[in-house]
Amino acid sequence: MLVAPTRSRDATALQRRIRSRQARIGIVGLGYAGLPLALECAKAGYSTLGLDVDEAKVSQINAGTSPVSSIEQSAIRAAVAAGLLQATADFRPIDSLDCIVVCVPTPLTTQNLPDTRYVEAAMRAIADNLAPQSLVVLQSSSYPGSTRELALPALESRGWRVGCDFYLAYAPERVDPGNRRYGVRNTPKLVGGITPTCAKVACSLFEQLVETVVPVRSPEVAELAKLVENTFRFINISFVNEVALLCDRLGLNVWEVIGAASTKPFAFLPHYPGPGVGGDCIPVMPLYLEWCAAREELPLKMVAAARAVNQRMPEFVVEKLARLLRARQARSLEGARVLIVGVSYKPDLADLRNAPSLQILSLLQEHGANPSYHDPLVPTLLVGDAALTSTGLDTVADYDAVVLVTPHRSIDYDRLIARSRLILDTQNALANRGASNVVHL
Ligand code: SAJ
Repeated sequence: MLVAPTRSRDATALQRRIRSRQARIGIVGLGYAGLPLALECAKAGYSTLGLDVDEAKVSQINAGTSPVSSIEQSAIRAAVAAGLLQATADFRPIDSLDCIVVCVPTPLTTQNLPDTRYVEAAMRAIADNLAPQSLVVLQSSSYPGSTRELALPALESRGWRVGCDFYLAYAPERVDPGNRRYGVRNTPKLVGGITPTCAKVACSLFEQLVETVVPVRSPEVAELAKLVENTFRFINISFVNEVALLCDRLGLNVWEVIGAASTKPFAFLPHYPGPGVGGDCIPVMPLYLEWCAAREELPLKMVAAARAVNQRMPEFVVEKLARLLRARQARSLEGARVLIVGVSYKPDLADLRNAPSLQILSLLQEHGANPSYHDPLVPTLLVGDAALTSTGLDTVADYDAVVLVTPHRSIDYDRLIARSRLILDTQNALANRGASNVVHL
């Protein structure tokens, strides 16, 4: 058991410990948002303790391997070898920490409502072990009021006062998995404290970790800003998906239309149609926003409409494929051999969270087709109860059609085009190659 250091008696002393790197930092939840933050803390010279209920993930990190596909093993190995990163499934050592950042999942329930059980469990575990004069930051994306409603009561349950005996803030993650340009350090960090002192302490932590800290008036401002960012993206994607449906009717190339609109140097931010919207943020957080508005008896119409459009895209892909098979091969989907290329929810990641490819595979099976898939990063997957294994591209000529769902950079597209009878390109990844057997969405 780590011995709790003697505690300073005020926020200034805690800020001093933070600035001098004496502070010990805990990251609760070592996923695609928590692990990059833990690595950033270690890189900044902090003794960092990763806490996760998943023992396998804890063992992987302590062994210097990466449990998250978008995070390099070398970064973890270096931090562990330097003695700056350690992982544990035991939450008792929280009593030896100065700062704890909670990065646990905030999914949806089966009724598509906010599921905050992991945040609540984390806050209970922290409350049970927290030492006085510690900083707790909620980072998980959630609805406005989550910090005040879910974290504060748990932490005050010991009779402590926020802003005096402990400090509490909200600072949302803005991780874009696989993004090689923006990471934790160079993505501005919103920080909203329950009290001004809480805000000061939280800002002093993130000032050591990121280039730009953006203090906001309250946790609610930061919580809502995060949902607005994601919902903005979700709605804009749905709009161009709807334009793609229209262009299909008009016989126009939606990518050319968006390219043309993008020449406007102001007031237009291009988004692109696709086979559907994956990941566990963009398709999820707009429903947190919708729920929050409904709680105020203000139904948000845009989110529901956007969701209906985005959820329609896998069906549209299958419908378009059926039309192409009829037109070009005079055959129906029934019995057709179809190869899905790229199944993860976005390129160059081995991540199937809400991946539209899974719905496309399932729809193809429902239409009596015989679907297989190829993804160099995803060796096996489940479609309903059926286990599929990634097939090689050497037999691609045997398929009636290929559907390019996720264009990983590692795939040899010249070879794929040369050996495929027909390719439905759902992401315009093969444009301008002049291949007559390639059709865009
Ligand atoms: N997509 C489209 N059209 C677009 C952009 C994306 O169909 O124009 C699809 C993608 O194919 C993918 C899904 O939407 O299936 C989500 O795409 P994403 O790039 O937003 O992927 P995420 O969820 O991994 O990362 C996002 C962050 N991405 C970017 O800002 C580019 C950001 O929105 C959030 O910081 C992050 O989720 C989060 O955790 O909230």
